[in-house]
Amino acid sequence: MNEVPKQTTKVAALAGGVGGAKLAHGLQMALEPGALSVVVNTADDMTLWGLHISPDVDTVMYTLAGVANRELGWGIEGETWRNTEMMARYGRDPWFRLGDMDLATHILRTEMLRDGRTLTEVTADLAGALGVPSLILPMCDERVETLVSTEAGNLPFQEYFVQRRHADRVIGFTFRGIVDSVPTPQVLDTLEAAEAIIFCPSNPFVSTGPILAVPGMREAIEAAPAPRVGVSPIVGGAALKGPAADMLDALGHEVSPYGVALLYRGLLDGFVIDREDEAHSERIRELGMEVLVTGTVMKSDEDRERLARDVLGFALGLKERRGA
Ligand code: FO1
Repeated sequence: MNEVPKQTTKVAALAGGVGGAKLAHGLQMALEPGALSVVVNTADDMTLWGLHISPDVDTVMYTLAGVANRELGWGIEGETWRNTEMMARYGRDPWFRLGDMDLATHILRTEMLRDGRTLTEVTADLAGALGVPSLILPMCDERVETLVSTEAGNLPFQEYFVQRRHADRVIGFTFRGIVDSVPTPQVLDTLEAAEAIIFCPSNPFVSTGPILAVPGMREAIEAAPAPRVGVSPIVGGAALKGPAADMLDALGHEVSPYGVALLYRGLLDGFVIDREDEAHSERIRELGMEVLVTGTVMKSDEDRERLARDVLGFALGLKERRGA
């Protein structure tokens, strides 16, 4: 793929965890250094052992830095777990494991935040040190916390997701603190300057959901001149990773790319679906979106870059539709 020239197009991508990070990585490979900004969900941040953990920011950061643990889908490649073992010796339940190298990220983030720096500044500092050639932008600098309403009660996101292995049937979500949050100036600038806005294949409820729920974010995306394109996180009736399919089902939505497209109705100009789901194309077009059918499953770096190029080509082809 090296012979294909890199694009200088400015791109803003909205992302949550693993699926979002993979496409962001593809976009980074396809674009000139500095052309990509990734707006990342921070509503599954948590405090553990007194440290500020930002799981989605870190998944994106490690992936774009080329140090992600591909086996686990989170954390750092070649990680060791001595700290977790010691926590267990102290009798603490290490249900949320912080690797020894990963711990350095959380210690420094917590220290810099305590020194009065914003999450945006801290993230730029950490990502810069890891050599990430893209901007990683937390959706806001205020603390927002996803609570998942289930039959077992309102669960903090990581308790629902990791501790209870997303086994509880979901009734709804609350983003605690969201009403007091605002998109950062960096996010607003990025959206305004973007030539394409890409909604990565992330969970529409707990990844892109909180990003869009930041007051003013949806309006900023709607006001942006760039074409807006989403990539389905559902392929063939299942989520590639995580509980997106179960959540769609539990909340009464169709478990298909159409079900996801319906959630983004009015916001997206185009939607990218897998070849396996081609039969849904016409119904999605009826929602007022153009449709691109291509291979969306990203198993290798080549898959990531090829999908990114397909998505970019599709988005730029929609420019006229947006009058951009
Ligand atoms: N996911 C797990 O399934 N188990 C863990 O112990 C775990 C620890 C962890 C530590 C740091 C980090 O940045 C992420 C971590 N994750 C873990 C992943 C993470 O909780 C989820 O993948 C995302 O929040 C979902 O987007």
